[in-house]
Amino acid sequence: MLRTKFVFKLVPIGLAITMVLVLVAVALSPTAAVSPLQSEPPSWEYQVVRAYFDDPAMVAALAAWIEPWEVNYEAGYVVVGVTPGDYKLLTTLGFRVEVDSGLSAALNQPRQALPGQGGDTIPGFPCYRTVEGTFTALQDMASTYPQLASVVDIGDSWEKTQDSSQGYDLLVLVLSNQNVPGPKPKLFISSSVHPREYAPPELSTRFAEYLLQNYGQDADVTWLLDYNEIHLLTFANPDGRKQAETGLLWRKNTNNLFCSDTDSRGVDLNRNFGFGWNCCGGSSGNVCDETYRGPSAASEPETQAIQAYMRSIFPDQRGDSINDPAPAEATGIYLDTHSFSKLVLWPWGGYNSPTPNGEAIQTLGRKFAYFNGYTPQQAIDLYPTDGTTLDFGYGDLGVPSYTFELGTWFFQDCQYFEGIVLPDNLAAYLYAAKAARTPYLTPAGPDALDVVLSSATVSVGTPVTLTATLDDTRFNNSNGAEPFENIAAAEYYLDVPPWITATVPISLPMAPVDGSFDQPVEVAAATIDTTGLPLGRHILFVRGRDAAGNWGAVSAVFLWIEEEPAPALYQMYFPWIGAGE
Ligand code: 0X9
Ligand code: ZN
Repeated sequence: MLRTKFVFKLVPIGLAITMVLVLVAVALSPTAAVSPLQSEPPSWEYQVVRAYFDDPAMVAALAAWIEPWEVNYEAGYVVVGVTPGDYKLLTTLGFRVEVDSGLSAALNQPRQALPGQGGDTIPGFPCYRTVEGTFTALQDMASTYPQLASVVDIGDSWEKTQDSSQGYDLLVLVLSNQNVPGPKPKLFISSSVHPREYAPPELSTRFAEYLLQNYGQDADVTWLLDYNEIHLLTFANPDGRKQAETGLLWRKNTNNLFCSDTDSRGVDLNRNFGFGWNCCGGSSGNVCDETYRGPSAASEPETQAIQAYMRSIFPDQRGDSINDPAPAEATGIYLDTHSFSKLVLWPWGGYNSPTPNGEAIQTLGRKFAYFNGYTPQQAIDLYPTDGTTLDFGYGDLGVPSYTFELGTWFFQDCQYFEGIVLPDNLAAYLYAAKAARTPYLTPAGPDALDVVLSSATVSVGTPVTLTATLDDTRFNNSNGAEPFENIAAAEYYLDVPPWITATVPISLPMAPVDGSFDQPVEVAAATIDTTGLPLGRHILFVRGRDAAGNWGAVSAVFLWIEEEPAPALYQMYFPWIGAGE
């Protein structure tokens, strides 16, 4: 599936041909993802359909009232979930609609727990912890690692605002070494704004567990928790998530003022945010619609809590005009993780123009997409939206903000989640944590990879060789080509990283192993004199600079210094025999 600007521009020319080709391909392919297709009106309450369009403008019009689950501009169709009323409307609007009866039937199956499955995971999906299971995990992390993790209550879900014995708290897990003073750069990740998207909150919880379990073992994880802060809102919409855990395709919050007493009630929180709310035809004013924006900007308690929290952790780094850029040195990153379609999206979602920091935002987006292999693009190129989290993060605060659309389905199966979604996106999250100090600058620079020592442990006075690869090319170029340069310099720091200003950090040079820095990928090395180093664990921070002057993200390695071995007795009496025999 392709969802790119490039394809978008080709659509008017190629649509007729591609539609025919795709229809033939679908008909012939035994492995076609959607099967069998029928042209009959649906018989179930809620159906999954392919709606074929002949003008891309039809997608924008559609997205104002229903959320396209999948958009294939090349083949000219969207996949959407519809009620019988929606189905009729789609045909009236000129879409040719085909029911995916297989997927529709699967969605209407009652959920069953697997044999032996515990109650703290979603029935049939043992890899996804429920709201309660996740909250227990967050509290466990805070009590096991009190110096590194704490849970902060940032507000109440809609149900809790109505009745304090119902609903949930909105809990943020904050990860950082409290013994290292700040201020520190912040990475904020929210998930489950849309409850039917199962993978995102579990990904965040596993990310937290990975960080805590590897603190003190892995040098990168260690400095990330020492010098940065990671804030994880696993459930932005826990009320809705409880509905989705039963198998319902719940998207909005559960606010019963809107479309009362139905499963279509509530407000789409990802259309309710206060920046550009209702600006751009990317949301609905009909209370029962999937993309209902709410009665006013930030009307919902969940939105208010998230906005207030973001404003408390991030400084406002952008002026009030839509054309004001954040400064190049601005700090912090916001990720709002969703499912599905394998995309990395950045603002604007409501405006066609790039943001005033558009180039740097795109660079970081293409870097993220290098790790997870997703298609990087500006959000509006998928379809227009307004009042979204990412337009708020950037528009209100100047923080580079992204929506990751994880994986291939809302109820992603556990094998795909654990085998693919998790490793690919953990790598992207780790990079986000590294880049959070200067997100508009660092991603253009080279990554420091394979940082190794000739020996991880040496006795004091023994020289040790540090080697690293500097790579300026790591971008996903599936939607455009990100520029790269030759490597121009590499350096390392011993124990005091380059960003510390209280003590003077000392830059130590690394030399090109092949004699000159004249390639975009270079191996560099340095010999470290360990004379006089205190015994115990040290950390070496490595980074590279490219020919355009961009310093890339730091990678680190531990060096252990131990006592010089006491000379053997015979050496004291027969020193001419030599040491170490
Ligand atoms: O429609 C949404 O809110 C997001 N997709 S989802 O399937 N998770 O619901 C996409 C928001 C990104 N913005 C734009 N596409 N403009
Ligand atoms: Zn979503």
